[in-house]
Parts: sequence; structure tokens; C-alpha cells
Amino acid sequence: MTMPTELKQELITDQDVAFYQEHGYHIGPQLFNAGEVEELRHEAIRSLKGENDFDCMPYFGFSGESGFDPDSQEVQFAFNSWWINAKMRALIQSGELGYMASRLLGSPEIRLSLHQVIWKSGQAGDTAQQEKTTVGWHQDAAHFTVFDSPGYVTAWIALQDTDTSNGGMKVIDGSNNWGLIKDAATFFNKDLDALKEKLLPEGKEWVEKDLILKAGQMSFHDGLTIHGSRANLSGQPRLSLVFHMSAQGATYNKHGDYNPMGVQMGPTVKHGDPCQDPWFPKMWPVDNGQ
Ligand SMILES: O=C(O)CCC(=O)C(=O)O
Repeated sequence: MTMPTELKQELITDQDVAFYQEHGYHIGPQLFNAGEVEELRHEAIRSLKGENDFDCMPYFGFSGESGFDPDSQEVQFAFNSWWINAKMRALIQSGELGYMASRLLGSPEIRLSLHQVIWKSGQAGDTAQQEKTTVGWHQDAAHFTVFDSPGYVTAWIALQDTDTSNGGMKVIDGSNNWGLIKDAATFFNKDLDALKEKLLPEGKEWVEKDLILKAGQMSFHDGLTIHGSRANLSGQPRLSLVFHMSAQGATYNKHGDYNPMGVQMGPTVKHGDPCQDPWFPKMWPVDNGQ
């Protein structure tokens, strides 16, 4: 796909890239209008239910296995719904996400590592129930050690206005420059205070930034940026699309921690094999376009 220079400049500027490198996050454009957000919500919910546009089976780990329950007070996921959903595939191939990721990571090629639909329920309940939707402070790269990658960036697309009232994302300013922290694969640990104590390196400052987004807008955070989110107390679900993308050169790491993403490489994978199509689709350049 060829993307006109004006469109590229509209999507992301040199200042945005410099900010990202220093702070570890970027508030991106509102790429989708109200009608498109409605469509994406519809397709996201179809994905959570395991509804299939193609002949393959859903990637394991989607809520449909136990039945998507909109009233559940647990966070619910559809992992790699691009396998089964035409709209999610189109997003991966559209070029915009991949282009912005290539600028942020300074990488000529970008591949998808993992895609998630995340449903964070918003039912009021007792405090213990509400805290079930807390996402622990973690680094994405710590969850992805099954690969050796020069870098990761995650695009997080809000499918409703999102702020602290509905459990919006928070990042720790500048933590992208603290390196890979030991035992930081802590998405499912809900004790935010204990995690802060564990993950904060000596001599560093913990500054939380809220990623406040309009419906259809996206944020980006680096694979090394510590991030998490508090409970959704809004009474309405918080729905988002997440694309974890890798810089050029990611390979399988047999010494990494178990992750179903590694299983995608198949039973004959060898240490050092490249992550490639079809499991890790190229998001930039698209059709050799620049
Ligand atoms: O949606 C959330 O609250 C957390 C998502 C997350 O950890 C991520 O996008 O990397």
C-alpha cells in the first residue's frame, strides 16, 4: 500500500517519536469515527463470542470457550481474533497501525505479535468484585520472552471514551528506559501497591500518567513501559482493541517463558527461527508500499 506523505505526517510527527522515546508512550490519532467505532464494537463482540468469518478455528484463549458473558465481572479476552474476524484482519493490513509502529520503533518492518480484544466489565459490586477487573503493573516484553525481539510497541484502541472512571490505561512515565525488569510478567496480579514496590528500580521515580482517549482514538506504549489499569467503576463495559507489534528481526527463543504465541511456531521450531507469515503477519510495509 502506498501511503501519501501528507497522511503519514498527519498520523505521527517527529516530535511524537521523540516524546515516545523519552516517556514510553504516545497519545495517537482518533482514527475511527462514530460509525466505524460502532462497527468495531460489533466485530469485537462477535470475536469474543467466537463467531467466525473464515474456515479456521478461533485461536485458543477466547472467551467463547467458556461462553462470553457480558455480565461477568472478570476481564474477558479474544486473543488473535484476526484469525477469525475479517474486520480485524483488514485493520492489520490497513497500513496505518504498522506505519505508526515503524516510526515509533524506528524499524523498517513491523509484524504483529499478538492481537487482543479486551472487555473490562463495569458492573458495580462490592470492592472485591470491582477489583477483579484491575490489570496489574507489567511490561509487555516480560510476557513475550518466548521471542527475541529488538523491540515491541502496543497500540491500544478505545471503543468508547476512556478515562479513569472506566478503568483506562495508566503508564509509568519514562519506564521504557529502565530495561527489562525481573518478574514483570504480572498482568494478572492485582496487587498494584505490591507490584509498584517490586518493579520500581532503585533511584527511579514512579510517575503515573492516565491515557485518556476518545472513542476511536488510540494510545501506544513501548514493550518496556510499565503499565496497568484500575477497576472499571462506570457501570458500562470498557471495550478495546490491542495490537502488540514487533520490530524487524523477532525470532523464537527456546529459553523464554511459556506462551501460546510460541506454540504458533509449530512443533518443529528451532531456537532462532524468524517470526513470519502467516502467524505473525507483516503490518508494515504493506504490499511493499512506503
Ligand atoms: O486494557 C488494559 O487495561 C491493559 C492492556 C494491556 O496491558 C496492554 O495493552 O498491553
